[in-house]
Amino acid sequence: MSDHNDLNRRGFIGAALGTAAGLGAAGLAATAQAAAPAGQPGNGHTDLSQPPAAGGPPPPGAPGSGGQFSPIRAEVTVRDCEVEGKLPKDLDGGFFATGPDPMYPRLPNNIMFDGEGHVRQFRIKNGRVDYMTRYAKGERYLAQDKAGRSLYPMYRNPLMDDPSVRGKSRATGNTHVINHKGLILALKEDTPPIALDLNTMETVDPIYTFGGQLPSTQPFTAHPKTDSRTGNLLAFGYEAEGFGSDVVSFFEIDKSTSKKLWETKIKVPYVGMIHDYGITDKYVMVFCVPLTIDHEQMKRGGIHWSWDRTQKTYFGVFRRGGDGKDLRWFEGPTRSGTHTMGVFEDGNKLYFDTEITAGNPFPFMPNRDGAPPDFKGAESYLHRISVDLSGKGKVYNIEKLFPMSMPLPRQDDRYNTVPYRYGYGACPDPSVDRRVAGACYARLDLQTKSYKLWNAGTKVSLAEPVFAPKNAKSREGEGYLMGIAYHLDQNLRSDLVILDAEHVEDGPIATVRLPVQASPQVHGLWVRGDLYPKG
Ligand code: V55
Ligand code: FE
Repeated sequence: MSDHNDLNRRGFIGAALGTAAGLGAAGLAATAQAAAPAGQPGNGHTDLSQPPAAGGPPPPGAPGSGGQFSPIRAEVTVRDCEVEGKLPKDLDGGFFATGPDPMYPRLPNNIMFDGEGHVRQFRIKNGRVDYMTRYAKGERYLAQDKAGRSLYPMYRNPLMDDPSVRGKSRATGNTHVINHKGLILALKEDTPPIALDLNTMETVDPIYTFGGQLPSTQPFTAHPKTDSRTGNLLAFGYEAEGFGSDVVSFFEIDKSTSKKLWETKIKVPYVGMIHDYGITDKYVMVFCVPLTIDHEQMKRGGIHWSWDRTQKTYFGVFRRGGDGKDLRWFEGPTRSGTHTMGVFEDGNKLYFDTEITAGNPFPFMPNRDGAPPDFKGAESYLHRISVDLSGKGKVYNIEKLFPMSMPLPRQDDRYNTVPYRYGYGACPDPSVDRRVAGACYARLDLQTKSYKLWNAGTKVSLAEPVFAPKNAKSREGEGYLMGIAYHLDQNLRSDLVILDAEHVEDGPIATVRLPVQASPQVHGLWVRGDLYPKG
């Protein structure tokens, strides 16, 4: 067994989240937060069947982890949840999230990014909160449910699929959720969305193709954007012309008719994970990082990716609405960047704010050169990448923005395609030694380069927060910041904490106490009440 396998089996979550608080964290379902002290549980060197150290990671759905770290499996409904504090009267909508919750135990060398998508909703209305979770029931879920066993044993490796499922959709919907036309679309970047009814959360379409406009094999990013002016849906898919292809397709879909308004394709310098992107009124921006496809590893039964530290990064820019022929690449050093916080254009200048790691962002994914996991290199910090299209430069500029590690930055999603001022995220307190720092929610001010923190202490792990505007007309940042706190000292029993987004330092104004561990979360979404289908 390689170091990688060993790590994955025994402690990857702790490793990824706890020690490194890197993107592993991110993907992981849960968080960015404090590091575990060396030699303690949660630091990647101990058995995950032990409780994590204070400030350690939340381990929902962790592979090979017994007891409290087991998958949820149960589809849960809790009506009229217990609330501490005062639920804001004007808060009307749903906080949704998804994450991998494997139906059957994972192979020891599989990773936590694999597993059937388990979608949850906190429906908040009239001062009351109902909690509900349902699996996203794509063809993969249904086939396994029928067979009574795992038929997809390895993360994004179709060579390993059971022969009985050839040709079926591999969609899990385990990474992110969006709202489109009164549906919840559960997303995984290698497949089309799985569509769920927004109210009942039952799956209504296992392969959502926008009325047949996208091929049923279309990869669809987990990080589409909402056009800030029109509300249209902007998305892309990599490996767009079949498994391992170097083509990325970009498209725009009308928010109300679902009509495809634009599509273009580009070729990338190498086939790698393109997890997120940026789009403004005029431009599309993509960041190519060397977590690249590894055919040899897949033939040996491994995952889709390995980290190739010999490759540079490439920042690509082309005109939105065009044919992609104007595509320009700007080079930079070996880095990774997985999540975009926000982007904007200013004349010929383009700005792309993203979290950046110096090395492999996911320590549980192999390094191509066989190097052991690099936890320091997996720590993620917010940077601004910029280019000036009026020059002839072939290199992008990059500048660090904030001192705290934050693998899952968010913004007020109404600002996806226009200039923005505020960012949000979970992070360890940057003013305290990482080994004892509490888990915080932060509100970042990009204009003053300052931030406000609420420190939740060392006994909780905080999942990625979402921003909920008070109403459709609120100014940027006027509203609530909410997220899941997994209690490390209560078998991960979880709370939903709701903060005033303009005063996060005051702490929660309301806490929704679940009687159980919340389902795993990679990414979450706020859906305003007025966007729910009537009736
Ligand atoms: C991420 C998560 C994924 C994935 C690829 O957080 C990237 C990043 C939950 O699955 O497949
Ligand atoms: Fe993501």
